[in-house]
Amino acid sequence: MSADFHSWVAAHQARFEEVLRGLLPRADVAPQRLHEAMRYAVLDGGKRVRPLLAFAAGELAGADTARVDIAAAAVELIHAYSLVHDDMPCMDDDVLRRGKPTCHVQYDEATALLVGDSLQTLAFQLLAEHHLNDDAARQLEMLKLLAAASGSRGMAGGQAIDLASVGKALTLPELEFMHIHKTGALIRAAILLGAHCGANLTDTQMSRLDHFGKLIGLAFQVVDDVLDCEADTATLGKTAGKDADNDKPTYVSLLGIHGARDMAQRLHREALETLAEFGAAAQRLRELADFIVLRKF
Ligand code: GRG
Repeated sequence: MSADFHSWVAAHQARFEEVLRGLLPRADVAPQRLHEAMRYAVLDGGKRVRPLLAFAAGELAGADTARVDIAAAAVELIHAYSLVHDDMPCMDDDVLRRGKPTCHVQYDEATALLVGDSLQTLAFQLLAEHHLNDDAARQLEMLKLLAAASGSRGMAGGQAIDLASVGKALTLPELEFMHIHKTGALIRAAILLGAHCGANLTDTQMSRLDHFGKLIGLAFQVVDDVLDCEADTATLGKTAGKDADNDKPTYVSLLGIHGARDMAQRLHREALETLAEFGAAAQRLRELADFIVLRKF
């Protein structure tokens, strides 16, 4: 990964942090505690992988950055809500997220529940309120896309399968089905929403991007499983070793650490192949794919 890529990432992360700061309700506006907790859950943490994918796809599609900021914020708010709810005692019951106490530990369970609810609705409010595409029908498609990716046929459905699979032996296709929904759906949506903010991609090109998102979303999860085994809590900013402790089926439990690494490499290679026709315009997406597979946290 080039120095140029690192400065692209840093510049987008810094600008996007300010965008989020401005879009979230102020902590001094009632109900103050809920607003403060929403800001706690979203700001000052996270790699912002999904927004970066949206920016890269937006660049490929010639989109205006200010429009992609809104689409990326909507996706990141859904992601932040999912983490808050996932960490609660009724789900994964974790105390550490993004190097800080989880939302329900810092505040309380009822507040964490409402933080998730409010972040989710704010995401859709942003997509509905801001002008994201000159074609209103396309903008409506964007709302539908995020709703489908987040709901019971997307991320929340994947989470339901995940919760039901604890202590069970899943086959590889079953594990893949779960992760395509739980982790992959939102990653795909981030890429497509970024591209939808532009105007110049054909349906075939959108399908290619979607396929890239599917492969890189799975690769993200395979790497997540490897890191859960190999990295430490301080590096991850969340509790390491949770999957084995919770008797969860993972790519590592199914394939072993080397098999899982090989699978990530294969998905990475296939993901890059789907971008071939885009040439230099897809360079940022390629570099993000490299980052996702090579990341250490
Ligand atoms: C509660 C509806 C609902 C869904 C939860 C995403 C999710 C579904 C649960 C998170 C549990 C988990 C560890 C999933 C594995 C992959 C993943 C999404 C990791 C966290 O995403 P990162 O690494 O986090 O992008 P940061 O903090 O960098 O944003």
